[in-house]
Amino acid sequence: MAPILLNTAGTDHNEYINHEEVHVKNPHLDSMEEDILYHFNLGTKTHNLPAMFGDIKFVCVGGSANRMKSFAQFIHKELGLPGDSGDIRDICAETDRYSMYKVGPVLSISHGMGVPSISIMLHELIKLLHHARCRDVILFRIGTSGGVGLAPGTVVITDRAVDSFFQPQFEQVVLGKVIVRSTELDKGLAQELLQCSAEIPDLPTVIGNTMCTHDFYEGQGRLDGALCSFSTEEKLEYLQKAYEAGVRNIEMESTVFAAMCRVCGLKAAVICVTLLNRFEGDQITTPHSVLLEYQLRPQILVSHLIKKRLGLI
Ligand code: R2B
Ligand code: URA
Repeated sequence: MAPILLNTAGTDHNEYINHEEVHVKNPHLDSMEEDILYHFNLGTKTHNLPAMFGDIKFVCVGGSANRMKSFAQFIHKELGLPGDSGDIRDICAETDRYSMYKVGPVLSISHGMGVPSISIMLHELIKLLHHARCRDVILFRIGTSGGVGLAPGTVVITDRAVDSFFQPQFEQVVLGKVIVRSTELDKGLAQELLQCSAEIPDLPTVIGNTMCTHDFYEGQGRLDGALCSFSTEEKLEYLQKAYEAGVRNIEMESTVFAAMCRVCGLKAAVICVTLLNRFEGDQITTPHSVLLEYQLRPQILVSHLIKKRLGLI
């Protein structure tokens, strides 16, 4: 069956990007008396969402709950906010699906691993921002990835989020039909991040395409999973083709993140550090302490941009 094309590249993307408000694209929501954001344990009747979240301007999402907690503590210090950063509480503490921390105008949320996990989180996050009547919100995904032809520790700002066929699109099956959405991200925001990286010492950064897969092992051409259906030569040939298509890193959430933000008028960027060079291996052998330092790099970059935008530097 031919896929249904929705908002694909070629349409005027300004129609979708740079709106002030957060647009939910669902006519059914208007007729609902109450909206329960189940995985956050929040709701429109049980919580005053505009009072709790109305001042949010920056949302940072990342896979791990611990990492997003340390990001919240880090940004609290960076913004020089009053109080003890150790006291920041998890707004979603009563669920164990996602963690959420609010630090002034910054919201830090974990999304778990893979497209289904981040997609559920994004549905509820975008509705939350809408119910809270937030304006001019920017979303950042800060994460980890496998590098393609880059030294480990390099930060990749995503130019285009592409699928496993190197296409800048996200496909989803809806009511038994394949729906295709564009994954175009905000080019100005990517350039702004690159400029910020140049202002920070020892933060090797590039702009490149990011390939999003639905698996960490075979799906990313790894030879070290429980199953493997291809040879070393076939793996290297695929990675070489990815490199030639402009792919510089591989992760597991960028396409749906880009697609959903675009449809809902949210400016968004993906910033992932590379943990290894996939031309050199599959296993992550770098010492834990070095990995921890690498994982700080996207946080440092996004924090710099936030501080600049808030006029703090
Ligand atoms: C990067 O790292 C995770 C897999 O280890 C996955 O969530 C991703 O995108
Ligand atoms: N995350 C991924 O998805 N792939 C890697 O190789 C490393 C981190």
